[in-house]
Amino acid sequence: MINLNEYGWNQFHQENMDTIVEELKAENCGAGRVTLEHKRMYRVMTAEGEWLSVCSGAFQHAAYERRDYPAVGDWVVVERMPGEERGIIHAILPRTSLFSRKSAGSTISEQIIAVNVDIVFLVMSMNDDFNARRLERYLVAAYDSGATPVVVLTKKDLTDDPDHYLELAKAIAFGTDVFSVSNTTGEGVEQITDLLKNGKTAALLGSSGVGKSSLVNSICGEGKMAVQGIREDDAKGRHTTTHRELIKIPTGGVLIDTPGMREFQLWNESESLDSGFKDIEELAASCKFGDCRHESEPGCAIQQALDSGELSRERYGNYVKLQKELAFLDRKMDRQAQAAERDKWKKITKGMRKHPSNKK
Ligand SMILES: Nc1nc2c(ncn2[C@@H]2O[C@H](COP(=O)(O)OP(=O)(O)OP(=O)(O)O)[C@@H](O)[C@H]2O)c(=O)[nH]1
Ligand SMILES: [Mg+2]
Ligand SMILES: [Zn+2]
Repeated sequence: MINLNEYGWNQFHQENMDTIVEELKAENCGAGRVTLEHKRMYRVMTAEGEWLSVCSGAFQHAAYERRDYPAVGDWVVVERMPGEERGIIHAILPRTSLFSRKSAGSTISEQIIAVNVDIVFLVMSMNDDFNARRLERYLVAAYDSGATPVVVLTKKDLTDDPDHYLELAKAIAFGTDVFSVSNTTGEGVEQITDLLKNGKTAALLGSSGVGKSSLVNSICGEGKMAVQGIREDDAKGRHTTTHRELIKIPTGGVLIDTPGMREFQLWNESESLDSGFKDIEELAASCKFGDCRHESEPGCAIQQALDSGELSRERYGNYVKLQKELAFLDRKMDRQAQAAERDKWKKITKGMRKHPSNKK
């Protein structure tokens, strides 16, 4: 028997399972977690082993959009086909978190990045891949996904100045934890492993080539995931990992490795993050006054939505908090930029004073 607690099973999922089994009268069913997805076929880890599974006809009939189908990390109600290592999925248990992206106006092209994740590791390497703006975008998305973001900076062994990257990341990430690791020397890996104890699930997100699969290997032992061959000439990746995959780690907890995201793929203007605050921005756009502060102005769509309960006060509170933090960050970056500019000018003017031709 496999202990599903090690795969993240808990009281919350158990209660949902009990309810759904009762509703569906799904008597010969057990719970399982999707570890791999391949063209509408799923590997599902159950207490009795890993079964290759498909969705039942009734399930497919009721499914309408991408998120109605299972994704890696989902807990599903699965029935074993008699005498086989195969299963039929009858339902998805309610998700605790969802991180997805989707093309504007389309429900079909939604891509689910991670579900039922406690922690999102936002992975960047300490070289040319490091991009403050991208980190900020990742963070905004992660904050609203229901999972806790943690920044992981890789390839510490390749930089002379890890503090430079650490400070930058910390400035952008406000209160979020920032860790640095080297998959080559193993430095810092233990701190990451510690976060996963007690059956936590974490997903690794970041550009191709930053070392996500290497980190899985550092944690689980070499050879678990294929990683890129060494190439010294460019920092850009080539998409070694092609599938999302859920991996149980020996010391407890679960990791979801994902294919690297192409730069700005998530964030270019034709796309918006489904899990962002788009609803609030849309509401704000229909306020009577363009510069509405959503406090006591007449015709304020936000206040109306809050009063009617269409928009929860808590969610709006989170939005306001994030806006404040971003504004703070802008000012801070501005100050840093100004300080750098001042330094530059100081040096230049100093140099000018030193220059013999400027001596009176
Ligand atoms: N020096 C050094 N190299 C690293 C480190 N981590 C990863 N690498 C190398 O970086 C390359 C890419 O690593 P992968 O683990 O395949 O990257 P990935 O993020 O999984 O990439 P995709 O699967 O394409 O998204 C490999 O050649 C690794 O050996 C590190 O901490 N230090
Ligand atoms: Mg990989
Ligand atoms: Zn308003």
